Order: sequence, then C-alpha cells, then structure tokens
Amino acid sequence: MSIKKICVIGLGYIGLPTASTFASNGIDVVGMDVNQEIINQLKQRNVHIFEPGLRELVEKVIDSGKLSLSVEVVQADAYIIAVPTPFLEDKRADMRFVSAAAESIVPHLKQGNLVILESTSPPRTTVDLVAPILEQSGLKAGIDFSLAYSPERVLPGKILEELINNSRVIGGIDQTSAIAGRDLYKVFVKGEIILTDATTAEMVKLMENTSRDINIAIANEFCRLADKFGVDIWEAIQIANLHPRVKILKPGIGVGGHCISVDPWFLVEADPEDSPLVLTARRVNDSQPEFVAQAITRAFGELSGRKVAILGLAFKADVDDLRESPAVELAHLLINQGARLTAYEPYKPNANLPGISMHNNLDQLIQESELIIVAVAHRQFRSLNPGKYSNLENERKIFDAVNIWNKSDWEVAGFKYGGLAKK
Ligand code: SAJ
Repeated sequence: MSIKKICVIGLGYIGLPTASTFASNGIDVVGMDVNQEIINQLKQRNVHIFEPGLRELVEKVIDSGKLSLSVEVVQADAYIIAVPTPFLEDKRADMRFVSAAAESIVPHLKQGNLVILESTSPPRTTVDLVAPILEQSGLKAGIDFSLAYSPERVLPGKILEELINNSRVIGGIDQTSAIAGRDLYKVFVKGEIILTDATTAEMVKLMENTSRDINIAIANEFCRLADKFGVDIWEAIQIANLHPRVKILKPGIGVGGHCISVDPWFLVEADPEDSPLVLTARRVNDSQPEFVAQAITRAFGELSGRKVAILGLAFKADVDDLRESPAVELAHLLINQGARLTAYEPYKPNANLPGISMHNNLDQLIQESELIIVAVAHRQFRSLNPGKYSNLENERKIFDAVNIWNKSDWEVAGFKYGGLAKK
C-alpha cells in the first residue's frame, strides 16, 4: 500500500515533530489538534513548543504546503495518534484522549488504511481499547485495515535528530499491520526498524522508561545515604562508574516530565502485585524534592521570610517543558516553608504557575536574593560567572542542587556555598 497522505492527531511534543518530519520527506500531512489556539498559532508560524530546529522545520513544511493544519480529522491513507496519556489523581492512565482520537478516525476509516498509536499506553491498549473503537466503522482490524503500536523514543532536546536516527519498534496487531507500519516509517527512519506484536511494543516502551526511573531512583537513594555519611555523592559516583559494569545515573531534585515520571504507573496500575520495585522507585523519585528542600534548610537554616531565588523550573536542562517538574515542586515546598521565593526560567520567562512569582532578569534576581538555588542545569546557568556578583554587599548564599557550579569559584566571589550531598 502506498501512503500519500497522513493525518497526525495531536500536535504536541511528539505529534508536531513527527508530522513535520513526514512532511519534509515528501508526504502530504494534515496536522490535527483539537486546540483551536494551537492551530491558529501554527498557521501564523508560531510554534508553541521549544525544541531545537523545530520552528524552522515547521515553517518550511507549512510554506511548502506539505503540512496543513486542521482542528478536525480528515480523510487520509494513514492516521497517527500522538495524543497525551496523562494520569488521573489516583495515578491510573487517563485514556480519554486516545479514545477520543480513535473515535474521531471512525467516520473516515476506509479499507486498506493504516492506524498507528504512538501515545505511551498501558499494556494491551491497542488490542483492547483502540481496535474495538475503530471497528465501530464496520471494518475489521487486521483484515480491512492495519493497526499498529509504535512508541516514540525520542529525547526532549534532541527530538528531531532522534526521530530519524533511533531504532524504532513497530508492533502490529498482525504481521501485515507491522509491515504496513514499517513501510510508513521507513520514509524517514534511518535507525533499525524492529517488528513485533502490539502488546510487546507497548511493554517495551514502558520497560524502557521504567528502567530509567529505577536507575535514577537508586542514584537518588545513594545521594541520601551519602548525605547522611558525609560522603560527596558526585565523587563517589564518578569513582564507582570506573567499574566496567557499573553506570550509576545522576542524582538530582527528582524525576519530571511527561514520560518517565508517568509511564511506570501504567505498569503498577496494570499489575500492582508484581511491580513492587517499580512502585518504590516512583516513591523515591517523587519524594526527592522534599529531600532537597530539607537539605537546603540543613545547609542554611529556616527559610521563613527570606528572599530566595530558584533558577530553573523546567523538568530538565535546556527544555521548556514544566510538566511534572520537580523544580516546580521544590519551589512550592520552599514557599510553604515561608520563603519569599522568585523563580527564573529562561525557556518560559513568563510561566504562569499558581503561587510562584517570576523574574525575567537573572542578574537582577541574583542581586536581589539572599539565597540562590540552582535547580536545573540549563546552559545559561552552567556558564554563569560568579565573579560578576562579587561586589554584592550582604552575605549571599547559593545552593547547587544539580552539581554544575564550582564551589571555590563561588566562595571566592563571596558566596556561602551549599550543594546536594556535596563536600
Ligand atoms: N534525570 C535525573 N538523573 C539522570 C537522568 C535524568 O535525575 O541521570 C531526570 C531529569 O532531570 C528529568 C527526568 O529524569 O527530570 C527525565 O529525564 P530524561 O532525560 O531521563 O528523560 P525524558 O523524560 O526527557 O525522555 C525519556 C527518554 N527515555 C529514556 O531515556 C529511556 C526518551 O528516550 C523517551 O522517548 C521519553 O522519555 C518519552 O517520551 O517517553
């Protein structure tokens, strides 16, 4: 089957780069999003997501006419569902966007079409949720149309590059569906394309992110132990990692973003009895902002009434995404302790977060604050020169929660230094 036209449903962090990449490879793509504002903005070439190279790519494919935009699903040869799968209050996956996306395809579905689910989903979603919805069209999955699950595996900050070069797993509800999926993605994927069944592909995606979550959790747990025993965790990890089979990840202020802090819950939800380790890792990582908040007060005393600046609110370095961000959580914990906190986030300078006041001038904020906490390793913070602030009169303090600053440089500039599990 030759695919000339694709409809990508959901123009977020994954849908928009995917739609644009297909379009730049000669396919006619309709990017669909239910959010009229996103569509309006994109039509004016305003890209709502910061991702290196994305704005230029989107502009190019809109200008060339290969990417068009719509608030409604349109008839196409293939449909890609790339909508969010957040979790509910009780951490169960919220599948309403996936269901709604599948329902919106039903009136357009034709014999010979291909439908791909990309959204991270609990095991069996493609077979048990998406297929029955699509079959309301009267067509049979695997007989009249192809259906596959193909998770994105791209790293925010490197999405466009990884989309093309990473290996890609495609899980068909049958062999023909997997092959149809491969024929579609091979348009731009240079990495290996591995075919399997849909439920295996769903598990693979969840296993990847869960194993990273668990590995970060052990780094965070080591950090707490090191702090207790007066060990510099950064030095200890560096030495341990010289062992040829040890690769401890970085401790930090916790795990955020829309993937790693969410996906493991889909396994816990699917089978709580058999996932105690997954659950514990989630709890360790979720409580890391609290540990960091305590480490800050241990270093510098109670924060009530004091002027505190937090540098970085994004969920990780050099992205603009604040979803599930441990830095936001840390800010709230410090505010709850009575700190007069102001935040600076270079990638979202005017972020609108309840209770958090923003500053858009870093130098000024540093000069006005008694305690400066660096919570995210953004490039702008890594290259900060403490000498610039050496003429400040009152005693100033910094707390480096992500180990990006040199202790002695700040001390020479007259700052009292504190760092996460740092000697
Ligand atoms: N983090 C640490 N220590 C580390 C590494 C990360 O504390 O050593 C924190 C980060 O600061 C961040 C969180 O973990 O808060 C997650 O960051 P990340 O860079 O590990 O991952 P994401 O969420 O940006 O992207 C992940 C990737 N998955 C894996 O590496 C297994 C990516 O390939 C997936 O495509 C993406 O999730 C996704 O969309 O599922």
